[in-house]
Amino acid sequence: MKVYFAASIRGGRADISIYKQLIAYLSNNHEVLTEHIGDDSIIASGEVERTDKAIRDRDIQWIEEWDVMVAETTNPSLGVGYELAYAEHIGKPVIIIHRTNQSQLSAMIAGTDYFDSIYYYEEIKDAIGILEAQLGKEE
Ligand code: 6IA
Repeated sequence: MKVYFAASIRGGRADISIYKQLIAYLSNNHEVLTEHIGDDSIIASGEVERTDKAIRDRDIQWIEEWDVMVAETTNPSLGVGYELAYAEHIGKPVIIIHRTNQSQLSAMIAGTDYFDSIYYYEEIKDAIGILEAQLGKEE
């Protein structure tokens, strides 16, 4: 399955170690389109070789092509919010995972009927269990 993993970049990189563990799990079982989100070299100060338009257009093209979006929403991110709204707009399946003990999910996401697969977790192992149950183990 082609999984588009969405998580904060310019919204803040405090959770990068969590993204890395989630991406590592997903990559073992699926094709992950946005592994760069767990890349230490993408820092909040900027990616020099790509324009913002190129980043946006490439990501939208990937969203059009992928099977399912997994969004980690604990660290609020305008980009992730935009991607979620885009997924809703084109009717792509979305799984949202959010750490309960860190922040409250935006009412604009939690209150959207389309997002009916929102899962709250505390430990990374719980998040992985959720993904395993939702996506299955094999490609
Ligand atoms: O607003 P944010 O930057 O937190 O938005 C993060 C979301 O937008 C992620 O789920 C990505 O899919 C997408 N996104 C934002 N920036 C990039 C990017 N490089 N490369 C790929 N996807 C991106 C930009 C790096 C930046 C620090 C210049």
